[in-house]
Amino acid sequence: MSAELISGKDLATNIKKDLAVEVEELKKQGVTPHLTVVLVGHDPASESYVKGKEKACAETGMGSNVIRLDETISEDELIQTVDKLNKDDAVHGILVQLPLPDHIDEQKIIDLIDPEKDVDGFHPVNIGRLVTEQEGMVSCTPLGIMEMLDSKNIEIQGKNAVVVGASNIVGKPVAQLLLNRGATITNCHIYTEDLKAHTKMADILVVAVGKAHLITADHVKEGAAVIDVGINRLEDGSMTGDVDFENVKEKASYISPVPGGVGPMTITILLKNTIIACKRQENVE
Ligand code: BQF
Repeated sequence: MSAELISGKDLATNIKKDLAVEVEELKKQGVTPHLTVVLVGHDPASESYVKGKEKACAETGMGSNVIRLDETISEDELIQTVDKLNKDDAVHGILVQLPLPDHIDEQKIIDLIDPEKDVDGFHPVNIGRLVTEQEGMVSCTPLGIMEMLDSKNIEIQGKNAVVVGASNIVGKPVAQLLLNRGATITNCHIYTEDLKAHTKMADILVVAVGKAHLITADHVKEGAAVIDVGINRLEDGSMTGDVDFENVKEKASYISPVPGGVGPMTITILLKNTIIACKRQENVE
């Protein structure tokens, strides 16, 4: 049996149609959701991600702009930039593209973003709200993964969910979201001694490590739902995930591809978060 594909790309296209309608409605009320992206330096991957975000905003009728800052900018100058955006009523969402250059303290910058404008959901206040199940901004990739599971009505409550990777950006928040939905969660990481022993128990397996083909058919329980968050560049410039797709798809019941899986959903949730932030700030429905 071959697994059913969870196409993040197709799901993202559908959601963006609904978002475009919502933006149109907001515009009739005189409000246009606006995202500002801050890009420091010229990392090629970051450049391409930012381009994708601008394009998605435009497609949905939202406003966006990119503030480009030189690699050598001081931490203080970046702080000033974020501070100005916090105070700018025309800006509903602020996204500082990561990673930042080594001489800038990333967490210090994240901590400075107004939590109500923190469309990436990385601010400690929003992390706290996620953990305590209060309304806030939830980070884009984890929320995108949940929407992918929901799009196939994959049961979460009571199921074993195993997350491989414990980053602040993906692993930890997606484990938290799965816990909030009633899954029994296991979060594996670099010190996990017997990875396979854990992953084989997973009804839902989310992999966000950054190691090409780390997860083979041997790691996967028959009938599992497998979500691949990995983005690994091959020598020919192509993209591959953390999951050995060709072999795992014969064992799983659902599997997400790379490219065209989680990535497009991350961008779509960013749009959704910006619209939510806009509505809260403008007090409109
Ligand atoms: C696709 C990101 C690591 C570090 C910083 C579509 C994206 C990726 C893949 C994308 C990512 C990864 C983004 C695909 C944004 C996801 O078709 O498979 C879109 O643009 N992403 C980012 O902004 O910063 C990162 C990964």
